[in-house]
Amino acid sequence: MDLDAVTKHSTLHAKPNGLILQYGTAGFRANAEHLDHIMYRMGLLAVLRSKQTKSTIGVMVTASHNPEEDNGVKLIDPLGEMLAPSWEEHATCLANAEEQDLQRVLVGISESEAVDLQQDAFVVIGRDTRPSSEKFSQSVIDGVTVLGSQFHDYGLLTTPQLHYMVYCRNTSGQYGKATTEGYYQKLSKAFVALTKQVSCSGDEYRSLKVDCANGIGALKLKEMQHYFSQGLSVQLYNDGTKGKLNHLCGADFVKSHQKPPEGMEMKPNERCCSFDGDADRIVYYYRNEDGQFHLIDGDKIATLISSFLKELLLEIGENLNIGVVQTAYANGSSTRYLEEVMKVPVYCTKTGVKHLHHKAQEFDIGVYFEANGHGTALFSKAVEMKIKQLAKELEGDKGKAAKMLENVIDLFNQAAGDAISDMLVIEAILALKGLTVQQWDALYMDLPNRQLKVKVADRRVISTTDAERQVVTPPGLQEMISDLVKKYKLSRAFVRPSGTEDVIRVYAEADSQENADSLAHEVSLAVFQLAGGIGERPTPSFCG
Ligand code: NG1
Ligand code: ZN
Repeated sequence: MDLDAVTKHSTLHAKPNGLILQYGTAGFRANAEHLDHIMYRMGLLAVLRSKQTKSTIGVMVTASHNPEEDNGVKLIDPLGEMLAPSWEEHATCLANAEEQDLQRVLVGISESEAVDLQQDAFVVIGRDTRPSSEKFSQSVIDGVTVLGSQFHDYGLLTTPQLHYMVYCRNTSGQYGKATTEGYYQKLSKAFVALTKQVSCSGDEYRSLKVDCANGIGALKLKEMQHYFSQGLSVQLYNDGTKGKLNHLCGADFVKSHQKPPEGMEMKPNERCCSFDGDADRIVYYYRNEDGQFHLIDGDKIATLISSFLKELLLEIGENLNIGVVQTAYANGSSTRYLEEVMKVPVYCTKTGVKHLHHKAQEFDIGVYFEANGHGTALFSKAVEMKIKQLAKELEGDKGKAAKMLENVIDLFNQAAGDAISDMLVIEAILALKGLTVQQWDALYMDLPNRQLKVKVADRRVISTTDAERQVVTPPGLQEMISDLVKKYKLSRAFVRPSGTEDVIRVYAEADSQENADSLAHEVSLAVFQLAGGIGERPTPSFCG
């Protein structure tokens, strides 16, 4: 390691004095002004991680659904997964080291992780469409090359595409070809094979309106659409030619405001969906004849997918274990429906896809979704091999079901939640089952809910347990929340520090919107009071 060169280049990516940032739920995120040193240093760290794992490591420059002025970066581990927790700590240490300590911290990480510095390294880089992203990916490359390592810059990619590339490269191409072309071909081939079997010819399933959040999803869908146009035609809205990234549009806006994005023309009962800024989340929605807006979030997507998979397994007579993984944000009605009606075991993990992803890997088939629309389905290697075998051997209806399952496995991104892949899975399932968007929505009724944010001086004063459903500190807060919850019917509430914003998040659900709103407001006041709220006290108008 040429440490002098590291220091010399570091002066070109100077750390603002006193700035402390943490590797959070999805890497580093902040206003782009504060991030150049982080990018350079994550280039350095990716090289060390690559040497240690003897694998290709990914670096994605994006701040997902955050405003355009923000940016962020995260590292992708060898199997396309999120960075291992011990390396998240190294990332935080390296990011916060003052210039004079940089060499010492780098050497410290190499020693504690027994990194063989002679080992070759390879890093792949992707970025979203933010104005600051191109320059930042150059800063990452500076960090990679100063350590003498090789890299490939994919340029503009969706986050899940980079996860896919990393996975392909570390499995000798067995998962697919590590190019955008390879990604488009793999997914489209599976989608077209699935939808060819659709017996009803209704045009209803042939078209879909997609709000791309003025982000990278628009560019990639435009490139991809002719590959699957036999099965589906997509109309793109908020494609980045006019509006600002994530501004009044995108999956996060639609989910949190529970209303349609700007710029979308919705006719009654038309199926529409929204991606987020880096295309790793998707939510669906429609308006009924009365103009009422209906949101179909990640929970209902998980329900549709798991019921379809369960039916296929029944058809081929295989008793494989399916599990659904959610977080505390899952609507109570979805959990009840999955457990009581579908008889599928449901598990709850902490927020953050890495937690859901790891839990889902414990099953033969693990379906995981955050309520906000980030998720996928994972199939164990043994299951994948078995289904491939059955697809060859079985005949008649059983053979048809096995082939469908084989294509479904190929259609899901096994490395990360992926809006494009999920969209194609959902479209295929709706067409194959002959379900309209209203019929899908009617599987169960969501409980009215409300999410709020409270600003506090230090969000770390709140710690939680039981997959974030119970507060441990500050003392007395959980008791207050429990007492408030008792005042309402079908109610539930919890609070947790955000991993991507400097706020405490509050969630409440109850039997009516009014009650969910007032419970959320009361819990916000309790947080403000006991956890050191700053700024304006939460008022009831806070809701909505
Ligand atoms: P935080 O800020 O930790 O709540 C948010 C989302 C997560 C996840 C990350 C990464 C909610 C309530 N939280 O995390 O689910 O998607 O961003 O993007 O939606
Ligand atoms: Zn995202």
